[in-house]
Amino acid sequence: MGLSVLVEQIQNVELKKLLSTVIIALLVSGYLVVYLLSHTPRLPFKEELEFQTIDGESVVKENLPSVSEQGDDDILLSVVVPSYNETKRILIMLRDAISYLQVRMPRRWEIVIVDDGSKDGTSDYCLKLSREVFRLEKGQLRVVKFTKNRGKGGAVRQGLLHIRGRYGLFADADGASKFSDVDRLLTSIEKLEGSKLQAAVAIGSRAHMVNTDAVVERSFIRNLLMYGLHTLVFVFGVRSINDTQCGFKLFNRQAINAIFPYLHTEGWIFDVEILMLALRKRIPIAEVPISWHEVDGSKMDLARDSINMAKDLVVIRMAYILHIYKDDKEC
Ligand SMILES: Nc1nc2c(ncn2[C@@H]2O[C@H](COP(=O)(O)OP(=O)(O)OP(=O)(O)O)[C@@H](O)[C@H]2O)c(=O)[nH]1
Ligand SMILES: [Mg+2]
Repeated sequence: MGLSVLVEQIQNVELKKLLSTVIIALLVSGYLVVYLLSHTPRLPFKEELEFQTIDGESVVKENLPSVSEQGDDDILLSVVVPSYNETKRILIMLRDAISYLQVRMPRRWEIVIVDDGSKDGTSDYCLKLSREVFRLEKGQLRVVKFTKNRGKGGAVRQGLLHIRGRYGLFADADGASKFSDVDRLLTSIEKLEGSKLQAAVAIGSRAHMVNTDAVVERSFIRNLLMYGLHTLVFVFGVRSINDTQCGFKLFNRQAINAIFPYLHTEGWIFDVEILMLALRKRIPIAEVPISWHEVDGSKMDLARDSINMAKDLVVIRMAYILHIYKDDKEC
């Protein structure tokens, strides 16, 4: 008698365990589905987008050039700068970039600032700099402005989809990378393109600096989170790239067309999805060592953004495995 009660209790315990596992699995997958659905990006509506040239002249969205059309042969390089409240940092970056561009490829470049809903007047500040400090010609610096903040991935996507040049570089506004290193990226991408001009990507890399002062000087907690994220990227993201996060990446028009219309992620981990898409589409990627230095005023909230990046990374991988995200369906 006692034995049968014991067996019944064990079965009850097993049943309870099974039930709670099923409930947890249902809750997690329900959350995942809701999250994925709300995670699907869209391009900004016309009223969310303001587009200005150096004259401060406002133009509607239809007037933005599209990277899917024939580019402007006169422009070799378009530089996209995702910017969020950057009035304190962007001058140094722009000075470094413009002084290089004016010497290395006179009149064959453009800069596209994507102001991601800044509250500090970043757009007007950049337009003023281009007029009064750099004395640029009309159209050499354009500002695309979102009324609401979307995230760095959303801003880079928007900028690169509307460039006129043959190559599109996105570069952080903090000037942490040395702009002239774009020479190395251009040399590498030209090699990958070959004579058929196939899609190709060249990305700046700080992997060679892992044990140098620039990294060692960062706080313990920051380095710990960075290594944790690297491990997660290795497990869920991409294995063949050492530094996925560097804000200095170059694409040719073919690669932009093959990658950016399919990019889902608007947050910080978008770099990993870009590389995942490039690898899935067998687009060659060159990882090129560049100079880099720490710049104050980071917009990252260490704890919150690290958790979101980890979550987004798992979501992206799961979404591709479950065919919720597709690399042949534009978002
Ligand atoms: N579009 C957009 N860009 C952002 C946002 N936050 C930061 N950025 C831009 O992303 C670039 C890099 O930002 P940082 O704050 O330097 O972050 P990080 O370089 O990834 O990280 P650190 O290593 O801490 O400097 C800059 O050009 C920022 O203006 C945002 O919410 N939206
Ligand atoms: Mg930075």
